[in-house]
Amino acid sequence: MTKGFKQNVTEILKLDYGKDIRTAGTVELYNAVSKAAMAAIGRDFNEKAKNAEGKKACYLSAEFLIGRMVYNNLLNLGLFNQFGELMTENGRDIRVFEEIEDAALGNGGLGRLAACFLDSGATNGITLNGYGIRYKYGLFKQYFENGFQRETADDWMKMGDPWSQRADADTVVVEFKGHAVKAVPYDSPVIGYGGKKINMLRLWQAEPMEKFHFDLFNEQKYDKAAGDQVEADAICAVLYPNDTTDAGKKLRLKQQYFFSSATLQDVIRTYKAKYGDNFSHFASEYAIQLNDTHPTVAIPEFIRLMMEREHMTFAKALKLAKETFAYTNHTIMAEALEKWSISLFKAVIPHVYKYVVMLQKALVKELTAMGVEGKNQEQYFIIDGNLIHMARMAIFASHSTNGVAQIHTDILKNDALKEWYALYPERFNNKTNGITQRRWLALANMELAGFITDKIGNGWITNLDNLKKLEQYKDDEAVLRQFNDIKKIKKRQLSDYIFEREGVRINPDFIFDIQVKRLHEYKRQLLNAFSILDIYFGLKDGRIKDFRPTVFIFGAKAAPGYFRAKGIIKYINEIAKLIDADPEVNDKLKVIFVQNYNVSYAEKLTPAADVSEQISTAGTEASGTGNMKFMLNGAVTLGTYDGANVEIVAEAGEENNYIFGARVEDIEKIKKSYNPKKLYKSNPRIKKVVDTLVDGTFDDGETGMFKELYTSLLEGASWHKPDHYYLLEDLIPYVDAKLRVNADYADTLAFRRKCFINMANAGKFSSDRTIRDYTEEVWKL
Ligand code: 26Q
Repeated sequence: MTKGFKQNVTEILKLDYGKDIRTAGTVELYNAVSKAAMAAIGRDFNEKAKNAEGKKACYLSAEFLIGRMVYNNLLNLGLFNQFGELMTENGRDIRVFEEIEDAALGNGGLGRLAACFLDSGATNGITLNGYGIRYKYGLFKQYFENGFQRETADDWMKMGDPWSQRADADTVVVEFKGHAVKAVPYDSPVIGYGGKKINMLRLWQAEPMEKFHFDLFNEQKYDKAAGDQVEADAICAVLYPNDTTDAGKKLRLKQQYFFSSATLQDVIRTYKAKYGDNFSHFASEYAIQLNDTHPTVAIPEFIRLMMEREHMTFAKALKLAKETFAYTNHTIMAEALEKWSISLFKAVIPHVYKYVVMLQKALVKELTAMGVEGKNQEQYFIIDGNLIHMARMAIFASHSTNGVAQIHTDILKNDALKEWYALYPERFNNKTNGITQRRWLALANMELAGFITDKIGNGWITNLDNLKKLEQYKDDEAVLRQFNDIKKIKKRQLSDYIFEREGVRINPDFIFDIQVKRLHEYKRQLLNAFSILDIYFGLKDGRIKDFRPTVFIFGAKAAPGYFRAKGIIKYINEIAKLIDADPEVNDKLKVIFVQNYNVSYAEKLTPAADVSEQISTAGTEASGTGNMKFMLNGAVTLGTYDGANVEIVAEAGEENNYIFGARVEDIEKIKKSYNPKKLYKSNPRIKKVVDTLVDGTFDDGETGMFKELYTSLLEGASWHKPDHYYLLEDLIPYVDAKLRVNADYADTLAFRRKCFINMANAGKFSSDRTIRDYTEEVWKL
């Protein structure tokens, strides 16, 4: 099937555009290459994926942060080399498609995890299909204007969407209060490495029942005539750019219900085509994984469909739901646990509300039977006052609740969800996150991939534990030198890339210290900023003498309405400006905040890092997955004991990483009496850096952003205590750790040895392992 790939591309180009490889434009070439690959896959891949033998796992997610599809698909189809030949034979660069937009249908970790899972499912021969929303606009694009974040729309389909296939025949109708829309599936193949297994990602698009009401048009009601189109378009118009919650947004609930209902109707229809009205095989045919609470409305919807359309009793429908659904929790932060007001819920999907009430009643009955009575029941209420608690619903009406790293699961069990753990201990389990080594090593770092394959063969591509075999070389100087040379190449490449995109020159001989992730107070980019300023002042006043030149690289998007996060971006950009303009230090210190950090940018940044910054307040980052990407590409972690950092260090050795700061237990202890103002007043170094927020060192353009950050640290706000993420508590130990990294870097080989050992021990963090764990312990495929 792959024999004629090159010829097919050439023929399609000729037919569709009348061009050859040499003369084709990027988009023409892109469409031709994608089309030829799609032809090799076959138009019926979605039918095969839907009707695969055995139990099928459905991954319901409001987000799939796929990134650029073309290279990954070519790699997994085994067509990458043919593609490369075709380009070089015709004098073209294989990087032509770097102009093609990312499919950024996700915010961050949760969405990227879904994408890695799909890759691992297909590669491991598991039937794992993804279901979500075909947003017209993905996560906004970011640029800086005078150091401030600005947003523009992400029109990711403007060059076409050659990797999807519309499946009109599978259209379903989704009902809302007062109107209904069609849900039309767009299916993309999810190609397992080697091309043996092909799953699908089915993204639903909302369309009006009737495109245009001619009756209204004839009555001259022109706006009403097109009104259905407008209403339908709104549902899939844009991904919500918030990665905590967007409390009480009607359209967000509409989106959630839209894709949850469409998916269930689709799955049930496929089931009935096989088994008719007998639902006794349903739970052995399907496992449905809820990616956070975003698709949890699928639970009452499932019960509704079973009762109204299949005439099942409530008790049977609930039992089936429990057998079929499983829920993944991605955060313990209280403000991020989704709740919908009853009035809003009823305003959007009144026909579903009564099934929520039934769930609440069933819960109370079960609580009573289990001996939980009176006031003690309230902490479990799905309907609590005027709010519907989606996480509680998900735990109650499913058989599995999992956290995404061991420490996170432990916190769920012992703290955040302890009352539920007491009730249903057997439902709780951990599934430590992972990343796909196909995208994050084989594609993103071909030089390192080649080096590894040269040493231990290419088995690591589908079995990342093989990396352990590299440990035999950890004291081999020649090997470490080769490894060091590759890091140098990746740093030089990144430096060129940053120059092209940002117009800023970075010396590739500097230490590359990188923090890339969404901008959040709990992730503590502001702590990183403070530490840089403290080092800056230390260099200036002679307190710090020996210092290896370092560039601190940031990449992060702030939710457009998150004032503080935007203030932190501006602050870091101001620091960058100050340092650049200071000839006393600018030969050893540099700061850059890159614009529009996304999956494709991550593919450039990750391989070039010497130091991976993972500095969230202990107990706040559920797992993190960026930390794993850096480890796999041979960086040391400078981080706190939080999320998957704990497991990374357990695998690679504390001596090969830089752990600092308060641990969960420490924070528990100091919580009550924590007094950041005392730290500020008693330590002149802390005072000096914090004061830069208000003493005129920097200009926030009269937005009041910096003053507000200052106040949040020292006075707090109506909704939180001062410095609620313990920046001042951790600042000095953090700088100490940074300086230890810096000192250790002087011995190049000793430092690379640490990096090397990290890479060699990254096997556990393959999403192949995670997916196998879900398959065996949750989905029972
Ligand atoms: C909810 C309601 C309304 C609008 C938006 C949202 C929303 C959207 C996205 C809430 C949360 C998210 C995303 C959360 C997320 O990415 N969490 C991260 O998940 C990763 C994968 O498990 C973890 O590694 C990270 O630690 C966690 O922060």
